[in-house]
Parts: sequence; C-alpha cells; structure tokens
Amino acid sequence: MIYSREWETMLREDLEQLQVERLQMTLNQVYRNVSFLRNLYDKNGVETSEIKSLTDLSKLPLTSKDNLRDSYPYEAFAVPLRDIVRIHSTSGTTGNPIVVGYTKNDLNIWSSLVGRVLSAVGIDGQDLVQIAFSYSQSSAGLGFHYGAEKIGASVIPASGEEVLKQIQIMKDYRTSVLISTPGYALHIASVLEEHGMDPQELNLNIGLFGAEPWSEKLRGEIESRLKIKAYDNYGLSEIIGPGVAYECEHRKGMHINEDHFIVEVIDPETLQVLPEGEKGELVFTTITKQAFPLIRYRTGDISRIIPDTCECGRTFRRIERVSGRIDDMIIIDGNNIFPSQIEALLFELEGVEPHFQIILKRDDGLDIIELRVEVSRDFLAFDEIRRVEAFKARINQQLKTRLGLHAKITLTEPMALGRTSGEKVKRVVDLREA
Ligand code: DLL
Repeated sequence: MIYSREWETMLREDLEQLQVERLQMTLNQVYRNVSFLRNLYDKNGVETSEIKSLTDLSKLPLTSKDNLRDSYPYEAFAVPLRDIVRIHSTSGTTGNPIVVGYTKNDLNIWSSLVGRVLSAVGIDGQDLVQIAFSYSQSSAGLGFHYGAEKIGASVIPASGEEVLKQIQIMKDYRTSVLISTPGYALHIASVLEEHGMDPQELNLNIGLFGAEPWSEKLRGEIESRLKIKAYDNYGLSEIIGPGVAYECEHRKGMHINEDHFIVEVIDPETLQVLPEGEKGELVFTTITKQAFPLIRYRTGDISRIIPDTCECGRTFRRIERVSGRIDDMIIIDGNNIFPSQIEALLFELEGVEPHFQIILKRDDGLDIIELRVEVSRDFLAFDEIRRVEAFKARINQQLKTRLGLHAKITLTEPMALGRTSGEKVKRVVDLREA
C-alpha cells in the first residue's frame, strides 16, 4: 500500500522542516547546473544560500513557460543526458515545446506519487485500471501506467482505441477504474446511451479524471450517467505530470504532495504571494526532482489553498479544483470572463451538451466572440429553423444578462469540437493575433 501514514500525515512542522532541507539541496543543485536559473539569480542579486525558510522563498524570482521554451531542448536539465532515462514534452502549439527529462530516481518518485493518487480513492491491487489517456509525448498515459503498476493493479493501456472499442474492453475485461479526461468520460456515457447500453452492464466503479477543468455539476452528471464515483486529480508535465495533487475519499479539494512540491498562490497582476485561502495563480517549486527541477514556476492555473485540515487525517494542504487558466481569461469590453462561467450558464440550458469552444476574432478593430456549442443529435435533426434560432437567442440572452456578452452562436453536432481519447478540448481559440 503506497498510502503511507508516515508521509501523508506528518506533523506540519516536521513537513515544513523537510521542505526547507529539500529546498536548500535543490537550490544548490540548480545554481550549479541550470544556467538560466543561475543567470536569473545573479541578475537579480539573490544568493540561494540566503533562502533559509519557506517565507524566504518569495525572495527568489518567479519562472515561467517562456524560460523553459527558451531553454529548448535540454538547457533546463540539471543532469547530463546520460542520466536521463525518459523524455516527455508539451505539445508546443505556441512556440517551442517544453522538454521534460526524468532520471531513474525521478521515475521512481513519480510512480509512487501517482500510486498515492490512486490509493487515496481506494484503487488497489484488485482493480482493473483502463487508461484512456495518450501514451505519446504527453505525461498522462505513462504517468498513470507506472503508478497503477506500482500499486499492483492490472493495467489496460487502452489509449488510442476508438470509443466503441474502449467500451467493449471495459465490458469484456471487467474494467473497474477508468482514467481519462472528464470530457472523454462524458463522451463514453453518451455513446453508451446512443447504443442503448446500460452502464450497469459494466463493472466500472471509479473514474479518476483530470488534465482539464471540470465542475461539480459535470462530476454529478458523469456519476449518474456512468453509475460510478468520480474523482479529480491535478498535475502538469513541467512539474512532473499527474501526481501533483489529488482528492481523497472526502472530495473536498486536492491534497498536494507537499513532501515533493512547495505550493504558493500569487496575484497574477502584482506577482505578490497571497494569504492562504485567497484565489490566484498556483506557483510550484519541486524539491526532490533531479533532472528537471523548477523553482517558483508559474503554472497559469487558477485555484486557492483551502485553509483548514481535511477529515481524512492527511496533513498535506489542499487546493480547490482548478477553475481555469489565467491565459483563458477573456477581456471583452472591460469584463473579465472565464470559460467556466460560460460552462455554468450552458449547463442550465436544456439540450446543450456541456461542450463548447470560444473563438475570438477581430473584425475592423472590433473583437468578436463566436461561441460554438455542441447540442444533441435529436436537437439538430429537428429541422425547424425558427426553433433553432429561438434557442440561440435564449443562449445569447443569458450571456447578455449574466455576463454582459454578445456572441455569435454556432450549434454543432456532438463531438464536432474534437475529443478523442487522451485529448483535451481547447476552450478558447484566439485568432486575434493571427
Ligand atoms: O495534464 C497532467 C495530468 C494528466 C494531470 C492527467 C492529471 C490527469 P499537461 O498536459 O502538462 O499535464 O497539462 C497541464 O492541464 O496546467 C492545467 O491547466 C490542466 N489540468 C491538469 N489537471 C487538471 C485538473 C497534464 N484536475 C495543465 N483540473 C495544467 C483542471 C487541470 N485543470
């Protein structure tokens, strides 16, 4: 059993002491071996030896995706290539991809941390775990694969199979756990329904979902349509992959693996650290990674630290579910709008699948928003134009009164916005700079 009381329930003061010691070791290592960080510290006149407590951490400059893109491919590695045993990378849709290396020890730690994620929701050696995440350059598929093997579960690497095959495997192999994006789980539910299949015919009990923002409402919908318990977990490739934060059985926020990562929440405008409990941008420092250590790394993800302790007895602090990314925030007519607000509004309208995409364009200097929304096939089959137009007007009226937005609405078929196994849906497509 990977869930070890010893680590996850450490006294806070012991944990913080451990964090400081590990932080100092990491800082030593990066100053010697990572040139962009050494240059950054020298330029800002900070000595890593001055960092003697967790509050001192804020004396160090923040780092960002740009630093890592500029280090393409291997400049940010802290060990020679001969010590690297695995390389993952981000998709690199904007600029160079970020290339993440792992030593043997890093992989060991990573699989234990993912093992914790699985154990925390009751997954164990008895389970058949079907992984629908991509196994390619993304960290998700292999991250869960090794974590699930570590706890002795039977792993079915089903990534890349089309949805009917996934369902067939689920049924025939008696899969008990599905690991995927929440969007893909919902897609599986729709396909089951379309084929008149009852989820009770499956042996599925648990869904472990992450890699994209989702809401409590969506959790409820997935649970009732697939007849499972659904859990959230969070991570990012730069920090390690999945295995950064995870829900326990109480599902009141995600515990951070604080013996390996230090979390801060900053105001993305002023860049100052916010008091515990306030919402802002998550910033992580890795304190045990050898190949790719990151110090005060801005994730772009929005959340907050939940101030009190959890009933489960873990002393690792929790973050609230990630509601979106800073760069997904749309500023239109002086309004700051997040895709999660649009999601909440669409959820309340009948006939709409909670899948949508926001396209931003510029016409004659004016910003134009197009909202593409997937609707059920039945709805589109109904070819009465007046009804469709009335429906679009209803969406627009809600957007106007609740968010002050005016958008062009396009209704599409289910799956038109893409959502193959392992793929994340891109919520905002900004064509304005193009
Ligand atoms: O998505 C790692 C992962 C895979 C985590 C599977 C959990 C499950 P990346 O592809 O590097 O890594 O994308 C990281 O995805 O910065 C967030 O914006 C978003 N994200 C990840 N988990 C969640 C979540 C993996 N539970 C980026 N809720 C992050 C909301 C999430 N957003």
